Amino acid sequence: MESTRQHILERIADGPISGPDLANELNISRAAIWKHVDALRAEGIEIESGPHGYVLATIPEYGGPAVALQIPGEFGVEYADSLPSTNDRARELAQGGAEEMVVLANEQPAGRGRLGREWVGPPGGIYLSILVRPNLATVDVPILTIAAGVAVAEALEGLGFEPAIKWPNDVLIDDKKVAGILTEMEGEADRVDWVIVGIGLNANVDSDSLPEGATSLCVGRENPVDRREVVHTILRSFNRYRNDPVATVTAWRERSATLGRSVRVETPRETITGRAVDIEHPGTLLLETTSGIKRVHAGDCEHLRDDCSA
Ligand code: BT5
Repeated sequence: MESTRQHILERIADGPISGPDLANELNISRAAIWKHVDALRAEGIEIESGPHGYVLATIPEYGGPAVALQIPGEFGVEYADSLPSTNDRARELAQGGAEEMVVLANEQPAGRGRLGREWVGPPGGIYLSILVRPNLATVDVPILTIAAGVAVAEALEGLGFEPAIKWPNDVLIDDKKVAGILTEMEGEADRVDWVIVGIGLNANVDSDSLPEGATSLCVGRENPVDRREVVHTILRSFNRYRNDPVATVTAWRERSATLGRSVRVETPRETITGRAVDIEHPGTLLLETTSGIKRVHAGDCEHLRDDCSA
């Protein structure tokens, strides 16, 4: 949402505040304020005009204005009912020079996983791409994926779930995948220009519409989850962890579904089997193998039954 409009919505939410006071504060005309208020109403936000000024009555459950209101941090928000891929849209915005933003959609018909795989995105899910411009070297960017995994897990814990994180980027509930993360970036070796952390979370989606091995927050729950609240919690945690790699790795370890397990990891060069013993900055998995400790920076990890260890 445009930043003036977002500011007006924030002030009305803290209101009541009169049109003239808003106009003075923002140094724009009263007519401009009316236009913004009309536009907010057109987006489904109920704003009443009381004796002391504008008052926020209700906001829609989800959508651009709902997410923008009291959003943690300094993110701009772009929301659409349907986007082929929020990561693709965020990339366009990044290439156009956008600063830190979140892009969201209610459904995502052409969502992408890693290595060209598909991410199934029926309506009701959370499809969130966080565009950041961190002061990081390219090799350190994976820490942001790890931070996002922890942020999603914390948001789910807040809802009463017991999530676990499978290295590097899957969030599981009862051993089934509920969220995945796709991180993309552009930049030079010593400094990235932008990073997009794309999070897909099966929130209010019917698990029948998901691939095998997937689950949704709907399963066994009567009421839909409040996606605005979940997105805010994710952003709050992500903001806390993104500049604190030590806390990120510690929080990841505490929630790991992978550490202590026998795993098989397919990397671009080889397949390694071993016991996952730790992760270290910026998200490197340490495997104890028959030929000693191996460090794995990226790959697909399969948890093996513990009785067929390396
Ligand atoms: C991921 O890839 O898990 C990263 C997914 C990232 C999706 C987000 S949504 C917002 C943003 N915009 C995008 O276009 N993408 C990001 P990977 O580790 O490669 O896992 C992909 C595999 O997960 C697929 O091959 C399926 O087996 C499985 N899968 C697909 N859709 C799923 C879903 N909705 N829930 C659980 N598993 C799914």
